[in-house]
Amino acid sequence: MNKEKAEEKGKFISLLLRHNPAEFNLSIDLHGWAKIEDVLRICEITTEELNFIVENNDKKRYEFNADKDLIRACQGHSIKVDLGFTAITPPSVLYHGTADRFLEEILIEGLIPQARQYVHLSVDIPTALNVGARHGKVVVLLVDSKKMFDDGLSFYQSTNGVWLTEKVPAKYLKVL
Ligand code: HQG
Repeated sequence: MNKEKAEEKGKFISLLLRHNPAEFNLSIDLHGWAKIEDVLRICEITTEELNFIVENNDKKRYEFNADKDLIRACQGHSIKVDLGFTAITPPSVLYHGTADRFLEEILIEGLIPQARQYVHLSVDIPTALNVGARHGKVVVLLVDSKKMFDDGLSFYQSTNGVWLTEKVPAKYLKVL
């Protein structure tokens, strides 16, 4: 499988596992797992091709269970799933990249998850710049995660390293 096809199929798998399994009659359990055989059938790919997509995915978006008969996305869902995250202590600061047109609203109501289950936060500025640039002219916000944590707000980290939280009230944000 070439890189282009792997990317194209990878995007489709993201849609399937995170956003719209119902449209393709894919069953997903409460923890986000789908049967590999179902995903292979719907995506019209082989086991080897799926392994290639999972291993070479730029953000390591997907994971297999230990028995390797199930697959799920590590984060980023808009459908409601319980990925079994445990709340952990975050780094003292985190970053969020967004588009400048969202800034005014964000500085009033804070960061909210929009279509996804969580607000996604990045560990460094380059990552935040990439995330934000997907939406337009990028702006990076500094998140005072230490203060949030001290104030009792919870943080989780997905298996592929993205920091997640339910919301970030505006008082913890600073425009860089
Ligand atoms: C913005 C990608 C107005 C928020 C990335 C963002 C990430 C507000 C957009 C992952 C707002 C939602 C997630 C408010 C937040 N008013 N706009 N109050 N609060 N927003 O795509 O963080 O490639 O759902 O700033 O790498 O951009 O999918 O979130 O701009 O990890 O694996 O609303 O998606 O990963 O956009 O990206 P998104 P995101 P994948």
